[in-house]
Amino acid sequence: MITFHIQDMTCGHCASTITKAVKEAAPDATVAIDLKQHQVSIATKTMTTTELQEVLVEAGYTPIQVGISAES
Ligand SMILES: [Cu+2]
Repeated sequence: MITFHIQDMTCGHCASTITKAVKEAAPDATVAIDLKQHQVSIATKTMTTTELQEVLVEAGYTPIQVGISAES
């Protein structure tokens, strides 16, 4: 599981845009969003952290990786 802080994710629309972008790039992904904390946690076996970061940037956001945990 990889967690990103995305300060410019501010509403439900951002959350669904981000979820959709991640799932298009990695159909196996599980995406958990905490809007209040501006955090997105992603579990996927098919994409690296760097690739996920690129997907988020391409979706128009500014992700900062804040955590990674071995269990997915
Ligand atoms: Cu928004």
